[in-house]
Amino acid sequence: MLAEIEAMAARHFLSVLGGFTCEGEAGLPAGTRSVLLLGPAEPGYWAHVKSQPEWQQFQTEAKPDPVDRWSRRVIGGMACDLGAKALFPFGGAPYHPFYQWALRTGRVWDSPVKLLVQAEQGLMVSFRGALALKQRVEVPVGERPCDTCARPCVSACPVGALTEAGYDVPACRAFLDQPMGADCLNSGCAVRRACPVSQGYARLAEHSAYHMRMFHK
Ligand code: B12
Repeated sequence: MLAEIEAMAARHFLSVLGGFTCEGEAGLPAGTRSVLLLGPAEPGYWAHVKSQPEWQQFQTEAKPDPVDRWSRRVIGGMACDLGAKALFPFGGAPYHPFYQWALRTGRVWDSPVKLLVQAEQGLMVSFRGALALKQRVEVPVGERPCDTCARPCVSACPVGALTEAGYDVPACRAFLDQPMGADCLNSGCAVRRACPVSQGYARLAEHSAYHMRMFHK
């Protein structure tokens, strides 16, 4: 079943970033036996999203949150076809605990700076949604890359806002307001870019710039 879901996801330039199995767990739809986390699959993802009706409506009518609306339609459609339920990381508090779910997959770990790090996408990992399935679907686990890494992430933030000591959100936001912050705003968070695993993943600066602007609105 995993191969079938991966093929379905790939048609939308999404990939299964990890998954976990469970039984009768609170906070999940009744009968859920596994949860698969879905996120962008580059190359191709960002160009594909920009070709979709939600992005066109964002351009022509300034309709907000095009990537979230696209995620709802596409992952919602996948869930319907699979007899599953779609769950999303956005939509306001209380949020589904994607961070905690990610840690349970064995393919996503907490990095030295606490941001999540994924086997193939490194610190550039992000989630567009999850599928709660009635079937038990096992996703292979991986090895935490940080254990054998020189950890450039810990000193990459130009203002020390995201380090092993934690994440100083006001300091991050204040830096993004200054001319010096343009590089993070236009190319993505310097900490996330410093990760050697991220560097092997074809995420586009333009994609990061979109999310940095949403974060910094
Ligand atoms: C609220 C939120 C934030 C808040 C608060 C973070 C904080 N620690 O104060 C703010 C707005 C600051 C934020 C920022 C970012 N976030 Co955020 N955030 C969330 C969100 C929507 C909800 C988390 C939550 O409150 N859960 C409920 C509580 C009870 O559960 P929890 O597991 O304890 O939640 C904690 C973690 O999620 C953590 N956290 C959330 N974001 C971040 C970012 C950083 C840098 C760190 C260290 C921790 C952290 O803080 C939460 C509260 O303690 C999640 C999605 C989700 N549904 O989980 C994304 C999420 C965790 N964030 C994510 C991302 C990508 C970011 C950004 C990097 C966005 C970007 N620009 O690309 C930025 C960081 C800025 C930067 N330097 O680039 C990703 C994680 C990717 C990763 N590699 O770890 C998630 C999973 C969203 C997604 N769709 O993929 N975020």
